[in-house]
Amino acid sequence: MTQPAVLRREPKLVTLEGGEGAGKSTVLAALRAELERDGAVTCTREPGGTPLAERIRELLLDPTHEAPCDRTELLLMFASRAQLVAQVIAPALKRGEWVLSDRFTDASHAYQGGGRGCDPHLIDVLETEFVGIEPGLTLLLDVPVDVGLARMRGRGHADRIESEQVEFFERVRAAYLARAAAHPQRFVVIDASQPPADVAAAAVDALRRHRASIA
Ligand code: Z5A
Repeated sequence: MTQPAVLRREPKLVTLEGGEGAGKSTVLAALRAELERDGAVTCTREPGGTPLAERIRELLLDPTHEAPCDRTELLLMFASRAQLVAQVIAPALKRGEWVLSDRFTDASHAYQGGGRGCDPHLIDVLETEFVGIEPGLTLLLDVPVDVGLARMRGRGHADRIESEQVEFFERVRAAYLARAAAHPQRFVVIDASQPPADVAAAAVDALRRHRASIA
């Protein structure tokens, strides 16, 4: 029988999650500015965040070459993540810094688990073995799929995963909301259909409450 994942909670690791067009970029800038008032902040993204992990990102998102099968996609996401944790996140946390990550393991549960249908127990095992930590705070920018996709259409280009069908993104959204419901102690769900300034303000407010709770 599969054992439940045993992960070390890292209070100073803050992650931002959401589906297509959720508006992570604006929110990240606001969160970064809030944290930088008090010292160094390490900001990163997934997949990617180190030179090697960025190469893996290119492999994952390039729509022009052979598409990876679902398990290859899952393993490449975790390969990128293992490298990022070892090279960037763990050292920054050890230095006592805040770490802000544009996506983390919850994205694999949502996209590869919910979207692709990969075995959730396998994802738990990969998370335990190759990541070992979980965020202290995860902000989920939630937006209806049609609203998010309409925003992305305005950008004019789509990578391999962004080119998926609406049903895929509906499954991703449902998986994210299920993760949030299952982990209420670290998730805050934000209505990302609001104007950008309101979404950013709600995110900063959640960050302040989190910081007060661990002070
Ligand atoms: N992925 C995965 O499958 N498994 C994993 O484990 C991980 C990732 C880690 C790359 O991630 C892909 O990898 C991603 C998930 C998958 N694929 N997809 N699809 P990414 O985070 O780099 O890619 P992304 O999600 O597509 O990020 P993005 O393109 O940067 O989107 P965003 O940051 O959420 O959105 P944005 O650029 O801030 O905003 C998008 C547009 O909406 C832009 O024109 C804004 O002006 C507009 N916008 C933003 N907010 C608003 C509001 N509130 N109102 C109106 N308009 C808005």
